Amino acid sequence: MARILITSAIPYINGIKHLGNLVGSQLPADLYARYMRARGHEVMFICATDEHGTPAELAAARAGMPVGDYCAQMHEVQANLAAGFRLSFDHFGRSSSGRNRKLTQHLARRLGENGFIEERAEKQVFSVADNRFLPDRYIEGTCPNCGYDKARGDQCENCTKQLDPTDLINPRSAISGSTELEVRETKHLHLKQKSLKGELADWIDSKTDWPILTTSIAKKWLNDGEGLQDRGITRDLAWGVPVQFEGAPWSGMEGKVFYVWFDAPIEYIAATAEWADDCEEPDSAWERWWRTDKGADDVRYVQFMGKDNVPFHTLSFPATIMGSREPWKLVDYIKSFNYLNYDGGQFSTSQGRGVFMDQALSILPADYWRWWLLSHAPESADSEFTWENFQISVNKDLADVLGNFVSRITKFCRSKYGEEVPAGGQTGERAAALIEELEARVRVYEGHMEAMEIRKAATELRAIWVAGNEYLQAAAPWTVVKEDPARAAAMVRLGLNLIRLYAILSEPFIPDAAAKMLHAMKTDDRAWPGPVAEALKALKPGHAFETPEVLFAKITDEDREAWQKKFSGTRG
Ligand code: B3M
Ligand code: ZN
Repeated sequence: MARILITSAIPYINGIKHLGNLVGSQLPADLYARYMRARGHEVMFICATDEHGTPAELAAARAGMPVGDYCAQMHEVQANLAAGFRLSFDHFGRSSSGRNRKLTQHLARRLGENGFIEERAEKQVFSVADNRFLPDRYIEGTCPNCGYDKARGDQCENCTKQLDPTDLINPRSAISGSTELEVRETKHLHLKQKSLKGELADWIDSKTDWPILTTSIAKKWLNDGEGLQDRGITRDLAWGVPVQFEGAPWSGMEGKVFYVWFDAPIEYIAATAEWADDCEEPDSAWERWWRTDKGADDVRYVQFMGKDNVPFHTLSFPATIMGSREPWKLVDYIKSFNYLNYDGGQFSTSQGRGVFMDQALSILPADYWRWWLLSHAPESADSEFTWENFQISVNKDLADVLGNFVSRITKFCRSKYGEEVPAGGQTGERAAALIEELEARVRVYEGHMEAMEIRKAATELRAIWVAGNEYLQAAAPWTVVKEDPARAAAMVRLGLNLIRLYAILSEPFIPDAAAKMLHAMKTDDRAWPGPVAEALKALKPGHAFETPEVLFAKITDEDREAWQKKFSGTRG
């Protein structure tokens, strides 16, 4: 038994995530966590909401709420949606937690003591009326490029030109509207990533098994152009982890907080501590996952994320960890994803384009989405959601193949032998060939799941379902029963056992259907299959079962057209 630590990139607090976000981190992480648990490993699966930064402050202001209340509310919303999609986190934390504040300050202090932090003076816009420095996007004015009068200090939303706050004509504070702005000098902390470049490069080079998508992005940021840069890790905001704290190796940093990307990955660790606090476990319970001096040296740590998050996880966060010169666990493997597109364009949170997690669950149960998203995960390239493709996948794979198999065999058994596993008879060569095929396929499936080759795993799982369906079709117990009821009984026995096997194998992809299948087979035996021939003997003659309700309803053309229309515009 191994110990496996799994983290998913932590979603921003400002709003409900779309299906592209879901398939880029949380959902594949859940697939892997479920699989590893099913294989008997000890798993710690962590996620959280990413609650700091300007986007959170702005979203709260838009909602007319204090930012703390806004985050608490949105955390609940996201936690409920995660539960709705059956994301099996051991803990869904909050980056605004006390644990994260303490740990972020601790690591910053260590970095400072070890000489990896430098104070730099910068010129920044100060609003006299608001009595604060303004981050770029808190300054509004007229775009020098297109004349749009609500351009932000970082970018004009109208013509997309990247701007500096000083480019704006008639600049004003986005908070108060005041035009009484001055450029003042202020200090910020910079993390000296450059001086860790050699260590980072050696570490990345040692990860020879990482996917190309991950290493290529890491190396690009490490070496291309100007290469790895020192970066500012503090901001002039009220909401975040305070930079000035007791014992800090710097002074005069009042009113500043750490940059959101500095504290967000630290929350992976802090959320595990939050988990221990919730379970009333001592610190040693979470430290054994994270401190290599306290048992974490035999933990395998896997991270899941979209490709845009890779630089932060291959360079910045490891720099924080390494620079602390403390024995924290570094990631062992990073599974990263390309983007999922939506019906000929991009999913977009700011434009409300695509299907969002709450909307998805309002029209269909989680398993339908889980199956489509995972079997089309954007692994080697971007992939695209279309309603046609979704309909075909659900109807074919889930309804026609798996659902139909379960319903046919249970209904036939009920009508001929009653609702228990029938006794007697021998299956023939066809069954032997099926078992041989399944033996090979199950081992291939395991290999893909182990390697996080998600699409390949889905393809293999589908083939495993198809093999059972084809067997049933060819063996035709409904015909055989007329001449040789004992032989037909043996076929049915095999079929009922296949339902249990399918439930166990499919659980990481479609946990609700798997639970229904096991419930119908009236068994709690979820043991992962060793030799398939053995696994197919688990349900003995005389074992009672229950014919289940339809597992998957087909998506009709009318449904598809209605949804396509409903989700064609932008979310209001
Ligand atoms: N919240 C970005 C994102 O949701 C960011 C990830 C943080 S991971 C530590 O894509
Ligand atoms: Zn413009």
